[in-house]
Amino acid sequence: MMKKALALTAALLSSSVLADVIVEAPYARAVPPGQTNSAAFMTLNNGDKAVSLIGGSSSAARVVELHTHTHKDGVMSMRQIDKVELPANGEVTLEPGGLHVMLIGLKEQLKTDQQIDLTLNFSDGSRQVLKLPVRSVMGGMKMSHNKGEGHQHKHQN
Ligand SMILES: [Cu+2]
Repeated sequence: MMKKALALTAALLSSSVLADVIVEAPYARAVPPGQTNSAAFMTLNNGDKAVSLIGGSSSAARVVELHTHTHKDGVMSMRQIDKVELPANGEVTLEPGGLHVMLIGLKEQLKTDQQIDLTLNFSDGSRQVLKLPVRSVMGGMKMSHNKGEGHQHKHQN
């Protein structure tokens, strides 16, 4: 267990690892100006004790919620969930169109190549503080990306 924790030290700002959860490839979705919500995605690799992800916080957003997507009558919608259960030795992936960490009330626009912090809270009382790169994610939002538009100087807020 210590070995895993030490291997991740470089990727974490700080951690007090009770749950033996390895967070792989976390990232947040870049958003266009004016968009107030975003989402974070990652793969959670659990150790030999079942635990749940029960929430989180970030200095980049007012509220952090756990969400999933549901299909109902051909309509895809998001809804909040209490927790993401991580079975012992299980792997759960949070990805676009599925489970995600919702970042609500962004304090500033999330731009590609920026980094944000995200603290994950687990059911055993442990936390992990992550630093997430912001990436553009296709789907759900504007798909067009016109290189011909040139560089315009816009207000950031
Ligand atoms: Cu959501």
